[in-house]
Amino acid sequence: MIDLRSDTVTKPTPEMRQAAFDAVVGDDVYGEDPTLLELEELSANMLGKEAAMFVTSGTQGNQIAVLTQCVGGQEIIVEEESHLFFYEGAAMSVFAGVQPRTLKGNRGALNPAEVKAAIRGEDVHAPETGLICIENTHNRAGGAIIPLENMQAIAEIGKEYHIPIHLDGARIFNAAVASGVDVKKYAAQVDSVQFCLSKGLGAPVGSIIAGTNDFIQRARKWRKRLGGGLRQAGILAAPGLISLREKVDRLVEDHNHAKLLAQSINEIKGLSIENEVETNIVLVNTEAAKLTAAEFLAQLKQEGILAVPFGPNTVRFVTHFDVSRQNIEEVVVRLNRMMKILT
Ligand code: TLP
Repeated sequence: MIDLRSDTVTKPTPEMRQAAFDAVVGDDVYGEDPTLLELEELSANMLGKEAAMFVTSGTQGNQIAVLTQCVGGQEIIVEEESHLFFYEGAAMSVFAGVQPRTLKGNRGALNPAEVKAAIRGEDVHAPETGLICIENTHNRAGGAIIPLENMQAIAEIGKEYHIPIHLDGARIFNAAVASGVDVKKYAAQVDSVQFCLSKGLGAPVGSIIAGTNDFIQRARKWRKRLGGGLRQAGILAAPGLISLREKVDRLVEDHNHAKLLAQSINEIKGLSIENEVETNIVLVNTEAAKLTAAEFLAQLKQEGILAVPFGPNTVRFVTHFDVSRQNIEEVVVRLNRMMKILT
């Protein structure tokens, strides 16, 4: 099986497994796990933030950011296909008691003028805007990079109205590597950042949230309330250190593989590419072949390839470090064979 469902499917490398085995550990709820502290310090330094905290997942990190920065009854401005709105089980409403105010983005990027117009203040009828969220890269927009200028424009609005900004940067290192913009510059536009160690960076578990010392101190309490206070978590942090030290620059390989895959698929009759491939996500449209995403995926599985549905006629392929160039070439051969029979 060639598994292109997500960059979450990568298996930890032998070095990561060894590092987990060798990790010096302590009780992190007492702040005594040296390996975890090292990971948090490195993360904060790489992002240019005062402090960082390990969390179990991207979803937990995003929700802790919401809980820390908002109070119940507020409204959060989010892109209508953002992970926070689309894929987190309405967690912001369930846990933080806030409601989403969705805006349609352009390739995932919020329009600053629309953000400004959507802000609500003191009015007996209205929920106040408590947070603005940006997702970079934007998953459902096909791994689209949110331009730095767009983030800067939203940061200005945040400052003007005293509204914090959270970055769901699950794949912010993909954005940085592909655009050449220092990850610190993206992080400087926002009050809190979440990024995933367990996606393209290949660690088995975990994400990081970062911000000011005060933000992280309050976030630690929310993590504990949610049952996310971990004990000898250095075992999880050790692979994460390898991710940050050794797996960032190689993301360019995943991006090249995604571009190669997209170019090759575009030449196959019945299939077309929906997104401009900037990072590691390829969205394939199956409509011209008169196939639904489910029908296409069932056939694809027969050929030993896994991907996920992203719409009635849209399928998502994600490249990652367990997929080689040779694997991509093999996917193209099998897809050509399959589509010849089906069209
Ligand atoms: N994304 C997963 C699925 O949940 C869709 C994937 O396979 O892409 N923010 C963004 C932008 C994400 O893409 C994801 C995961 C998360 C947050 C949540 O991370 P986890 O899965 O660690 O909770």
